[in-house]
Amino acid sequence: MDTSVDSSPLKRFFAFWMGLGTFCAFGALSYCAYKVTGGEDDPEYVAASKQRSQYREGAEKAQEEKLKAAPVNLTAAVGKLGKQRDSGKPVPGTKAFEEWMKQQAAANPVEPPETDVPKEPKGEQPKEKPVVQVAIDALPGGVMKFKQAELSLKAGSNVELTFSNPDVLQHNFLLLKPGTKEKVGALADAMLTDPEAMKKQYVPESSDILAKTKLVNPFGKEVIKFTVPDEPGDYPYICTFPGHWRLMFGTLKVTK
Ligand SMILES: [Cu+2]
Repeated sequence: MDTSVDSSPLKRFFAFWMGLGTFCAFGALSYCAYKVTGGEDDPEYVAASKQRSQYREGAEKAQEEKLKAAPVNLTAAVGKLGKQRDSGKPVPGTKAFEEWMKQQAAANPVEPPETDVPKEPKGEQPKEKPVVQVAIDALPGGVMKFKQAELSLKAGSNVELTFSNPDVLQHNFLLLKPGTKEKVGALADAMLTDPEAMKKQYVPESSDILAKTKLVNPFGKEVIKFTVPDEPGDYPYICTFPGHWRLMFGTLKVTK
């Protein structure tokens, strides 16, 4: 490519006028654009600008009026803050706080929560009687008999009775009031027709029954607690499975 300067006068003259023409054309285009868009004299722009400044001035004036109408009472505001700060509560972690906590605790005593632990009764307590362990067994082999035909216990003693059943039949143990064996036995027999007899463990409803076990299954046992009556005498005990009582009975001799 030949980069040397063209020195032809005609060509140089032509290039000069081309350049000048381009410059003038740009200038004319810029002027036209300025005129078409309205430039600084755009009435819409001017109106919007005026509106904005008016609004700002109005808002400022309103704020000023408001402040004039209700001046802030600085003294009262500071006083309020001071009250909040000085509520009388000492700062936690200080000795004063500990003292204050003690005072609060003394002023508002908290009831201890109720527990299941029974409260110790006040006053003198009669000494608990020792519990007498008593064993009573059914005889095995389906003979429907108690192994112990007779027992002897002191009146008023506390008893823990273990009734064991090594038999193939179900049995129970009922302690009765003196002279009520036949009466309760008849009630037991009557339970044969009671559809709920099983549910009742073959124990008839009677006030003559002083102590009782459930119907104990073969090879089972049950422990019951009761107090021996205060009245000395012969207290019968029977099994109330229907029919058993005629053979399966014994006598508790209550002594003084
Ligand atoms: Cu029985």
